[in-house]
Amino acid sequence: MKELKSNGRLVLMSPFLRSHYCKEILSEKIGANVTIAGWIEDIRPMGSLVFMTIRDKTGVSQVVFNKNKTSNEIFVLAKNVPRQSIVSLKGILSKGKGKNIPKEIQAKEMHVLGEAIHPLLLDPTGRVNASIDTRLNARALDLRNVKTMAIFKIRHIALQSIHRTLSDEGFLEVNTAKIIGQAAEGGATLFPFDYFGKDAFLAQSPQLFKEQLTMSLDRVFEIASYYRAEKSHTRRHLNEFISVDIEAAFAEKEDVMELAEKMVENATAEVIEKCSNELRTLEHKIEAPKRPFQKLTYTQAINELNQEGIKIKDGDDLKDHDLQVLGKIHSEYFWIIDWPAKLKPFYIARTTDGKKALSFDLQFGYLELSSGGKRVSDGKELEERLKESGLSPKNFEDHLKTFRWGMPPHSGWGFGLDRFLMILTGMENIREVVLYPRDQDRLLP
Ligand code: AMO
Repeated sequence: MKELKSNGRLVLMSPFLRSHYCKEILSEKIGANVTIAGWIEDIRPMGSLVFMTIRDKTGVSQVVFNKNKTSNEIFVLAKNVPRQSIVSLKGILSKGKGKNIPKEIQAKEMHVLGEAIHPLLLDPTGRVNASIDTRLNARALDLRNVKTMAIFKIRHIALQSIHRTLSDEGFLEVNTAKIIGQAAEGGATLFPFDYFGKDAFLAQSPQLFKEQLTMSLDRVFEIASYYRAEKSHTRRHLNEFISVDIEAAFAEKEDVMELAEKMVENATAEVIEKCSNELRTLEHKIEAPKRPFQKLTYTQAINELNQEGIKIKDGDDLKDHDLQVLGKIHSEYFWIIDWPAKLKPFYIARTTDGKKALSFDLQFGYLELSSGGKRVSDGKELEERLKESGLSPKNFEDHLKTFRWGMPPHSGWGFGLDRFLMILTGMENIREVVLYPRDQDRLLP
C-alpha cells in the first residue's frame, strides 16, 4: 500500500492497481510512470494505434496503445476487451494531441480486473437514451453515467451541509427505532408485519420519539428512511423516503422555521460552491434563496385559488392540483401558515381559540418540502386530541406517559430530503435522486 494525495487528503491505495485517479494525472509531470484504474468508456482502433478512454469517479484519461511499443498480446487485448470492463493500466505520461486532452498515457501494461458482458442493459455513456425504468433496473451501471453520478455527489454535499448546520445549532443526532408498535401518523399508511407473533409496523416518521427526546436531550435531529404504504403514484412520492427531522425544546414555531430557512440557505450555498462541475453536467442553475421566505396564510392561499377560478372553500385541504396552481404563482420557497386546526395532526398545538393550528408547510413552488409546528406539550390536551382524531389514548399510553414526567414546550419539523434534492438537481422525478427507489411497482433491485 502507498500513501497518495487525493483532494488534499492522504489515502491508501495499492500502487499495483492504481497510483493516480484520472483527474490527478493532469498535475503530474510528463514522463511520469502512472497506473490508473477504472472502466473503459470507449475504444477507437486506428491502424497501429488504439485509443482508449478510461473513466473513474474523478473524470477521464486517454490511453494510447502503440503496436510497435507494447506487446502484441496487450495490443490485441486492447482492441477486443468489451467496453465498460474494469481495467488497471500502467504507462508513461505524455503530452496529449487533442485539444481537450492535455495529457495522455502511453500504455505499457493492462490488466482486465472485471470483464463486462456485451451488450449491457444500458449504455452508461448516455449516447443511447434509456428510460428511467431501464436505468433503475441497472442502477449500479447507470451510476457510471456522469449525470447520474453528479446527482449523488450533490446529494452528498447537501447532506454534509445539513448535518453541519444542525450540529452547529446545538442539535444532537439521534437514531430512533424503525420497527414500531404503534402509528405515529395516520394509521392508514402503515406497513404492517409480524414481529414474533405481535403486530408491528415500519416507522412512518420519528414524530413521537423525537418529541419525547426533547425532555432530556433538548434539541435532536434524525436523518433516516421512513415508510408509507400510500398507493399514490406520483413523481414526488415514494413508499420509502428520507426525512430530516428536528425537534427543539423551548422553541416556538418561528424559531424552527428560521432554522429550516438557514439549513436550506447553507446547503444551497455549499452545493453552488462545491458542485459547480456537477451542476454544469446537469445543465442546472441554482441561486441562493431570498430570505426570509414569503409567508402565505392558508386563507390567502384559498383566496388566490378562488381568484384562479378554483372552487375551494375555507376549511378544505389543499389538493395536488391546488398546490400546482399555487406553485405557478409562487415559484420559489414559501411558507403556508395558519392552517385550520382540523387539517393538522393530533400533536400540533392550536391558537387559544382552538381554530388555527400553530403549524406550517414549506413549499418550493408546487412541491411540499417540509411540515411542522408547535406541539401539544400538555398530556391531558394530547389525550383529548387523540380522541378527537378517532384514535384510542390506550394505544398511545407509552407516549402519553412521558407527558407526565415533565415535558417542555417544543416545536419541530420533518423535511423531505429527496424532494430537496429534486430542487438542487433540477430533477422532476423523485426516482432520479434516490439510489434504489421504492414505489408500488418497484421492489428490486
Ligand atoms: P409529513 O408527513 O408532511 O410530516 O412529512 C414530512 C416531509 O417528508 C416528505 N415526505 C415524502 N417524501 C417522499 N415521499 C413520500 N411519500 C413522502 N411523505 C412525506 C415531504 C414532507 O413535507 N411528523 C411530521 C413532521 C413534523 O411535524 O415534524 C411528518 O411526517 O417533504
